[in-house]
Amino acid sequence: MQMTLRWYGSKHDTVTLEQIRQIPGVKSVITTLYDSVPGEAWSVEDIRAMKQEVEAAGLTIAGIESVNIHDAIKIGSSDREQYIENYITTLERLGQEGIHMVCYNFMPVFDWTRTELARKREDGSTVLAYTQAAVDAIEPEKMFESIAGDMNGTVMPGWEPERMARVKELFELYKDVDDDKLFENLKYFLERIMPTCDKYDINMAIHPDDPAWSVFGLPRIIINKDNILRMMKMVDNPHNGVTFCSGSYGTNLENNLPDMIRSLKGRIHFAHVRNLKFNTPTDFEEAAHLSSDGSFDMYEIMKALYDIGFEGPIRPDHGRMIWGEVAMPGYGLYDRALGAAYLNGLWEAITKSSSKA
Ligand SMILES: [Mn+2]
Repeated sequence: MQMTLRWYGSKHDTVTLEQIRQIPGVKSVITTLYDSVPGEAWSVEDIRAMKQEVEAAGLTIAGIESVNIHDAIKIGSSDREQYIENYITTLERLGQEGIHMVCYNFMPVFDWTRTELARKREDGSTVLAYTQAAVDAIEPEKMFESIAGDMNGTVMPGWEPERMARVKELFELYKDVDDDKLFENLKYFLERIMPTCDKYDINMAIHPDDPAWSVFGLPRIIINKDNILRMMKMVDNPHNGVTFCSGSYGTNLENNLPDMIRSLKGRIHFAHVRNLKFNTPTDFEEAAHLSSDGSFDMYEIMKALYDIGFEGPIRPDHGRMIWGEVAMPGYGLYDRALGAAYLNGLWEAITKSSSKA
């Protein structure tokens, strides 16, 4: 595996490339053109500038998170062709610049959903948290307002204010889209882009829906082993793969994370590894990466990745806000650096003990 950190670009991120460069074992970042609008083709100049900036700091780009999918593609409306063409153009340009992994998601309306961005834990740190009761008590169009005050002045991915202003309209557009329709639209999209992925060796890595169940009655399909294997089979190409995000699949306690990893051998192109602490099955908060701080066995997750021969980029995921840092919730420097160090430690121990066995 290749340890990385997510970076939003110097205009948006409070963390610098120079800081990332000093985290032991981190040689690459996962980044994006954060100002790009879903549906538009990325320009060669912008891709090159992004690459040059990262490389000037002594790092490389291990992949893109994310190239977002326009709603027309997810809904399957008649204007989707143009947006698919633009997506293909972006993939070609990324491939030509030597970038071979693209993370994306296929969630309707809302990207990841949390009900709190700064829940205080016993140790005084603050974390993102989710409670189903809070979602059930709120109108979808009020979701953004309810968490906007805790964003520390940042723009959070998937929660851009321009997008959130259109929530009502988006719900209307998705009203005839159920799980099967969403699968069908995903299949159509993947079949159209696979020739380009084959040509440029681009690994597509779909991010799971977070939380891994339907929110506000919207269809959600990338949520469990059955569905993800259905997706792998419906477009059976190694470039059609997944981002294995333990914190997203793990929101549903029925998902057996190490088992899911083993069933996806050869199709995991990117891994997000983090821990959650469950208070009840529908109330959880993000914990430190360490197994004992949360509900997951992080050793077993890393061991499963090791066992399937995972060689792709991996990153610590959302960190707690600690030591007085003010940053995008989940994306501060300190706790993610601790997470990277811990995951590197687990990996070293697994590698050495396995080679001696
Ligand atoms: Mn994730």
